[in-house]
Amino acid sequence: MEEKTDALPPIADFSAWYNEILRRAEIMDVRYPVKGLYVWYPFGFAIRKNTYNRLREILDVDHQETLFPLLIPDYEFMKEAEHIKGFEEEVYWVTHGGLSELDVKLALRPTSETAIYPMYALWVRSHADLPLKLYQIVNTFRYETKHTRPLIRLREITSFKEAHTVHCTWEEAAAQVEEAVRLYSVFYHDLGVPILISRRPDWDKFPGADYTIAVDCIMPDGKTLQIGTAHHLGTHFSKTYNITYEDTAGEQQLAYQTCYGISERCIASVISVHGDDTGLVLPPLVAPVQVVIIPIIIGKRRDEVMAAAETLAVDLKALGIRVELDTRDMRPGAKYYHWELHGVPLRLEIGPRDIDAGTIVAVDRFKEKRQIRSVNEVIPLLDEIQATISQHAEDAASGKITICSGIEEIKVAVESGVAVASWCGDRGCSDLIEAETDASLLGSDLRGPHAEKLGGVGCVVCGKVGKAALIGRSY
Ligand code: 5CA
Ligand code: ZN
Repeated sequence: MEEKTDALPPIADFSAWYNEILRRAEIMDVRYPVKGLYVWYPFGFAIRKNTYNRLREILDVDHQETLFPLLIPDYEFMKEAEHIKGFEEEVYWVTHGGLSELDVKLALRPTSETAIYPMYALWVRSHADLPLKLYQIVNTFRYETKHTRPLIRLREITSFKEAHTVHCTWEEAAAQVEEAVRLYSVFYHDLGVPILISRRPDWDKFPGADYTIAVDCIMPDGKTLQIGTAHHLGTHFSKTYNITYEDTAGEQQLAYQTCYGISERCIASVISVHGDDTGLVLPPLVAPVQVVIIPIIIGKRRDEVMAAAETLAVDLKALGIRVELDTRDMRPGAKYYHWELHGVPLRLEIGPRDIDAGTIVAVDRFKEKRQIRSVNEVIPLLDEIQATISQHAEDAASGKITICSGIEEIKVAVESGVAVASWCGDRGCSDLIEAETDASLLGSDLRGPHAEKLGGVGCVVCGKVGKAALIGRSY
């Protein structure tokens, strides 16, 4: 489907690259006639399937999957004041059934607290029912007014994984928020996407939360993308939805809750963080095609080469590898281009000379060429490629993080990446940083090596005791 005549824009021109790669690598079709709604091509959907299989695997260890309705009655939606305020401008309402106006307006879920928690009130009876840890992967609707973008800012989020947990105490819920952050760290580690973990400022937390921990990645243009959040909900919702349990002394107690979510932004991050001027670079874990076999047909040994290529494909499939044998009647060079664009981690070439020598030519997505002698070398090779992809991403991310000790340094840093600087926690200082740098104070209590390197210096504005804050421009 891709056109070979005009080149892919360089990834340095990130916006243009992103739009083109979605089309050329057949991930999303943006031609659907409703703003903010996009269509998954089968190849994109296969990336989604592999990615979400991994996410499910991680959650299924101690969560249960569930499925709640899309429609929420207005009287349930309108119960928790902060939550209503946070979402009122983003909710789509169903007001009619056929020609008759509905007695009870129905909200299309923008997220499912108000669908799930009335049922939790019925399900949670005693301390023995807790902790309760459920999740669902569903579509949600948000009438976003900021610039919509495929996989990044959608009006129909098609792949919203939301987990909702219930606990006996505030501390247990806080520990679950940490556990959610750990699970997300494992998930993004597996995708090779480096993440920054920080606490959203109070004025930026989820509507109805005690606090929000966010996971961000840095895109090739230096802007950040929030690719996951975990919220401590305290008793905000259990009070309004009457989620109580009987404790060991027979007393009714309010339950403590958390929720944490990830959307198809996780796929946007994989595409963007790993991609290069040639196209997609997919970690083997999520690549729809992990190995492509290209038969090199010269002269009269065609049948022999085809047979060897087919045997190779069968052997690789038997090892559980997702393999594609490309027998199309095209120049090998055109095939290479096609599969590189689609991010295939490893290409195997087999021709008459290889058959004679008992070898196979293996070329990874970084065009590194080797000779292998057995299919058993392929899985270790894929593992190596997975590690190389992660390392490249790690290096690129590190290069975009600057530790700053003053406003002027922050100004420079956010032009091409993010700044880490000390902040005292006051709104006034944050407002000043944002006004001076034209960037956002994304989070405080930044974790990881960059925060440690900053040490115990004072707030960049007022000099008072401060902690590591993450400052940048975000999608
Ligand atoms: N109920 C909670 C957690 S399940 C919740 O809705 N949190 S959220 O609003 O922060 O959304 C969770 C994640 O979904 C965000 O961190 C972000 O990565 C992603 N997300 C939010 N809005 C959109 C959108 N319009 N398009 C794509 N992804 C989105
Ligand atoms: Zn300050």
